[in-house]
Amino acid sequence: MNGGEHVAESLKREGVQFLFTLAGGHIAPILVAAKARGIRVIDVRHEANAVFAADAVARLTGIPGVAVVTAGPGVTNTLTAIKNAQLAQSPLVLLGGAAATALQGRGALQDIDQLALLKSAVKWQTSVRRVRDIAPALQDAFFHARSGTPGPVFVELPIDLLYDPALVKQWYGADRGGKTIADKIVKRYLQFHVNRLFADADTLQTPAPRPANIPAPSPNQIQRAAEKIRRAQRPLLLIGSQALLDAKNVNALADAVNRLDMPVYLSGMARGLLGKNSALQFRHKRREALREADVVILAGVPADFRLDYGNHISRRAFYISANRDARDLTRNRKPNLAAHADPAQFLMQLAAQFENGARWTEWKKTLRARDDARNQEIIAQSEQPAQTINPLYLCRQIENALPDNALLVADGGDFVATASYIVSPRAPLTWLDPGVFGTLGVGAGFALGAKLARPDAEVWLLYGDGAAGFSLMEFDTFVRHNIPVIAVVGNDAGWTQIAREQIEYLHDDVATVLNYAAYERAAEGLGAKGWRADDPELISETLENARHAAQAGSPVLVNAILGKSDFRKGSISM
Ligand SMILES: Cc1ncc(C[n+]2csc(CCOP(=O)(O)OP(=O)(O)O)c2C)c(N)n1
Ligand SMILES: [Mg+2]
Repeated sequence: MNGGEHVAESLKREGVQFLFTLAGGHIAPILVAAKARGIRVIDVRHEANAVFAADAVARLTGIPGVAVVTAGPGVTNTLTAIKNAQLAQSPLVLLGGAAATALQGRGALQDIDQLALLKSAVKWQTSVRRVRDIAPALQDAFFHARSGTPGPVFVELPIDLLYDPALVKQWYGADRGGKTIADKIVKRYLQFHVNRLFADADTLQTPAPRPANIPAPSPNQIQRAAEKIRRAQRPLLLIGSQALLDAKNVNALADAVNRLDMPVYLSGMARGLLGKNSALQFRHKRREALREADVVILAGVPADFRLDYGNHISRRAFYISANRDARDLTRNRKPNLAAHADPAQFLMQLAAQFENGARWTEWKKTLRARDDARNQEIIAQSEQPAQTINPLYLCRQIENALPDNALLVADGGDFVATASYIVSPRAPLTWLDPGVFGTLGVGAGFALGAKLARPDAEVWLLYGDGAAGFSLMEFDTFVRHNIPVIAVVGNDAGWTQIAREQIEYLHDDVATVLNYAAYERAAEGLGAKGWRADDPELISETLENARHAAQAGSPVLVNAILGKSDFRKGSISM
């Protein structure tokens, strides 16, 4: 086996099904060997999208996603997506090519200090120096990606480790003769170097995956939390992405939350955990609820800017936090009870302390009344007559069109924020957004990974028109690899989320204006189906057409021409 084959064997062993990549000579042996072992190799048009796709696979399956990119610019192009995965605590493995071991630092093609570059963006990294170290390095990589606070890891694989030994010896000239003493010394050094590279390579076995290290709550913490909750009048549970890391156990988690019977707000990857309509789930007026709650549980939710650095939680409340990340656990606000533990395990063990039954009914009624009132406001706003499509109206039409097997990807500013208020994810793990890094451009990569990980899902990609520009080219990948996703561009001809405040505070819209571009024709040019939707009367029909086209196997883009909206201020101006 060559080094590429060792890599592929390890990936198989770890349960990897997809390899996302953009070609390069440095990594070719990995791609060929992976394909030969039945791993589906998906080649994209920008390395960032390979990482976004791997991230989506990780979030949806719990198995680290894998991207392999070539040395130098291939690696540097992944940086934003890797950082995004780190802040989203998504376990993924980035494999990067590198210059030959003996040539590093000597001006070889695409040779830079990649480890220095990635250091602050990954939780663990290594550069492999011998073929025999490939399998242990990958075993470590997968272990670290999944353990503790999950995140991206980087494994650098120099080119001379990956190709056949005979070829590598030729490159080094270690099989060539030389006349002078200097020639002989160099030759001996190179022979020594090559022998070291390949030492013991043939006898190696691929090790079994190492079980991840996941912090668990103590029985004492569970008891104390249960006591507080039993005595609570107005408890509130916030569940965030980190509670959904164990993708195989999401239904057990949903059962536990139902058993607790406490009012719940879901964020990030936790959206959809309780299905489309749950009597426990509330979507609006979270801040008011937090102000009034007497026991607050943050399960996998950091007290960061989204909770005004913890200030949204009443000072009088008993504050419980369960988090795998020791820093997030106490960040900004020290919990009254801090469980350094997997939040899903925490909730499941907590729920086991409670009988099924209806609790806190008055408190829930209060919250429900507010939630309903806000929903009515949104509906009223969405029905204001307009020449162009009102974004709220479009989101309501999307909500109506979504089947039970829908999986949503959100990439954009105001349009997707609006969608997140109106569209209900149908089931656990059917909502993907970038997470706390707020990266525009995750869309196509996420949709790609999602459709591969969940072939039976109808994958909907909700794009702002600005956001769409980052990854529209991946419609080519969708077409080549038969990935029939449905994209809807909320086209308001601008970077609206930025424009709103820029205009208010600085009175100038410079750099925030786009065209009502024909994104549907760009998608068509790449071989997908496209629709332009500018008539509110026809939008639901267009969405149905899009669904049919996707069911027939084609990727689709609906370019919905919107009026300008100012959703957050509660008014719509066209
Ligand atoms: C990579 C990246 N660049 C810039 C931003 C800053 N940003 C946040 S929202 C936004 C506007 C998004 O525009 P669009 O996708 O069209 O959505 P809209 O707000 O118009 O609905 C921008 C530029 C960002 N979050 N990420
Ligand atoms: Mg826009």
